[in-house]
Amino acid sequence: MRVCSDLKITKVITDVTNGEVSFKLTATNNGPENEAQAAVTDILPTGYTFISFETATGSYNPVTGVWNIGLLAVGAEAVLFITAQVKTTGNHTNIATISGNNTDSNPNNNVSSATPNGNLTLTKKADREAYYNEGEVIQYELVLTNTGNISIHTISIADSNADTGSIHPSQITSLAPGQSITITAQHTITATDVGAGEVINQANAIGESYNGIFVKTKSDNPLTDIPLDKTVSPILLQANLTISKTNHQDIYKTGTTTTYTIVVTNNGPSAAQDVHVTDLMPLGITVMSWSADNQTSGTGELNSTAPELEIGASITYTVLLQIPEDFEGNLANTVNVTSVTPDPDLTSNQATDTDAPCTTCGEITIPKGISPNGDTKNEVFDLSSQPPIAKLEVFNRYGQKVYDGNNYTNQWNGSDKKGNELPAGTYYYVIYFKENNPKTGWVYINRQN
Ligand SMILES: [Ca+2]
Ligand SMILES: [Ca+2]
Ligand SMILES: [Ca+2]
Ligand SMILES: [Ca+2]
Repeated sequence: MRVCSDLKITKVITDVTNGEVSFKLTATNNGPENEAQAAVTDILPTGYTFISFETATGSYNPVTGVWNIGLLAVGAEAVLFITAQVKTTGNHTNIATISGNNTDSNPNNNVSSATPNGNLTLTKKADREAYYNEGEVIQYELVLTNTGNISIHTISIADSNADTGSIHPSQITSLAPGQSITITAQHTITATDVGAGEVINQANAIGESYNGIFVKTKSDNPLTDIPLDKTVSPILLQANLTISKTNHQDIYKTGTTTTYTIVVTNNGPSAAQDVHVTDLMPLGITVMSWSADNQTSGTGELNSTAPELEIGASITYTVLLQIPEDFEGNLANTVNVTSVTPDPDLTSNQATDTDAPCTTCGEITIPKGISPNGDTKNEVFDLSSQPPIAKLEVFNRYGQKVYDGNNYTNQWNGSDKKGNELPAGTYYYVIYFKENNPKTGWVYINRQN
């Protein structure tokens, strides 16, 4: 009966440093029978000069290239390390072959080879998908990895489009196989970049493997499937301007001047260029003047351009408008803002203030007294013919509030808040009109018949 076992050899380069390569050979027996005469042949090819070997199992003869293992039991493992100097020329593919006395049930794993392979990869990504302003800083993250099987040393990172001195680190002493290092770099967006609409960036890494052999790579944008592609960052100019307008009243009075406050704000994300504000005079209005907190002013229509409005910045315009005595109908006044910088939401770029005419804006005459005695005459403090009143407050002569009422017309009849009749005497009132200035005065309660 034939004795059968599956021997296996694997050979890897653990590293090449300073031109010295370390090979690791691992011999195993997958069974089912023990192997009494296991041997591995590994003759160094022409590209190497033997230095030393190390093993706990058997011995290695560098001249014949034979590693005599002897007994290799089922499941056992034998390891040999060979150190050699790498020559600049010659064949660097090193092959090991395992054999024994038993029949090998699987000859496919009996040969293993290793070749020094110096390889770097470099990825580079920007911290955002897009940028919006000149002067903004793109923060790049680069990852340099040694994807070969030998150490790379004296590595330099270069990036012609990075800010001077912004690459950290730009020199790496040594990177072992499988090791990675993270590198940061910056690029400050220039006016030229803004004009181009994008920043294109690619870095390079170059290092030495052994015997003066250089290993280099260009960076790859890891966010795309394209290999070794440049990192492209779009610059999207965009400024959402908003405008508001109010004269703090809903009703206008002819023959007066009304004052509008207009506020233009840049909500970003880019600075806005050539911010143009237009406030035309409503039909029937002929006298208008304006000033702004950016030291501009004018008479007539507001038609003004600010060269730039930073993100989050505002300009406040104050517009004075004279309402002629013969003005009729609603007073609607519209302001618009535009910019050469694209605005993603144009619905916020117009504001209109509309005032209705005042129908009760004649002379304000407040009754001097009331006589709540049940004779149906002058029973209440009647302000119903006055302009709309937001609130009435009444105080006694000691300053104590005896009455208040919102949306007042004629509710107060000389009683306090609990409905008790207040004594005859003089009372102080404050009338808060909805549109006019507050009015104060004295009213007398007469309780005589
Ligand atoms: Ca085998
Ligand atoms: Ca890519
Ligand atoms: Ca807008
Ligand atoms: Ca208004």
